[in-house]
Amino acid sequence: MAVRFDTIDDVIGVITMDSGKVNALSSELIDDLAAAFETAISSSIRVVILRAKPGVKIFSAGHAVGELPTNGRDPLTYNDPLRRIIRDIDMCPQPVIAMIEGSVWGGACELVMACDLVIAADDTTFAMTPAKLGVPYNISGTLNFMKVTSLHILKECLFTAEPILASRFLQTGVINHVCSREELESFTMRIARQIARNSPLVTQVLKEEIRVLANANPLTAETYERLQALRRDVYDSEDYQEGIHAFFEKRPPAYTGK
Ligand code: YXS
Repeated sequence: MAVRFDTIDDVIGVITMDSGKVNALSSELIDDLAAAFETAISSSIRVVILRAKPGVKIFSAGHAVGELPTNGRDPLTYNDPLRRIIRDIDMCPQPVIAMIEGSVWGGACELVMACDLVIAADDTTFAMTPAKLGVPYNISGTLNFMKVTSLHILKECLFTAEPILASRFLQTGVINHVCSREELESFTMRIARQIARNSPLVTQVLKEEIRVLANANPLTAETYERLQALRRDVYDSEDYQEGIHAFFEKRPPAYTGK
């Protein structure tokens, strides 16, 4: 199994990703993550902590690039594994704390930001990479980023695709806390225990209220379809193929805008 589920004092669940050097979000890893969340949801635990193996250099390298379709299909459809696990976290009744060390890439940034709190080690970086890879990120994914960042910060992250230091995200309110790797576990556990001492019923109803209200974004059918058509122009483009080929050929992509 690429994912472990442990419990602490019967009230805190810890989900640990451990899938090779880069924790690429493959359908297999995501299926194991989903199973771990199902176990957490059906248990008596009150808080979930999501982490990678202690000491990792890379928290997750994002969507498994080899699983991005190159046959004209939408790369991020509703049932894409990445989309499913992000909804699982969003719908998980218990608060989920992302305890992050190492670098976070692409769709893994959204996975982390879908959590209710984010606590990162001071050497953590976040790189939102759709523009670098040539992937037309999906509408709900972009909205999820908008819920946790200001538009200027989000546009800088998405348009540059550059790794952003955790301290910058702390300064701009995107994440909750930054601490040293040595303090990360004890700091996160303190917060988890505090949440676990409070009423789980109230915590869960507050989480669901916030989820529903944060998603209350009216969008006409025509607007939705127009955005989908814009995305299709991208994933049908030569640039989309170029992004994936360049990744596997280990060279910078040469985009032409076609
Ligand atoms: O060459 P081998 O076989 O050893 O494999 C290499 C990489 O190809 C592989 N690998 C990945 N495989 C699938 N999906 C990935 N996302 C992925 N990332 C890496 O892991 C082996 C070791 O990688 P290597 O040699 O580059 O290690 P490194 O330590 O020099 O660099 C680590 C990274 C993470 C900085 C580097 O691998 C990297 O930049 N990876 C791509 C990060 C990224 O752009 N992720 C976005 C994926 S697409 C996605 O999440 C969304 C769809 S979107 O782009 O829209 O946000």
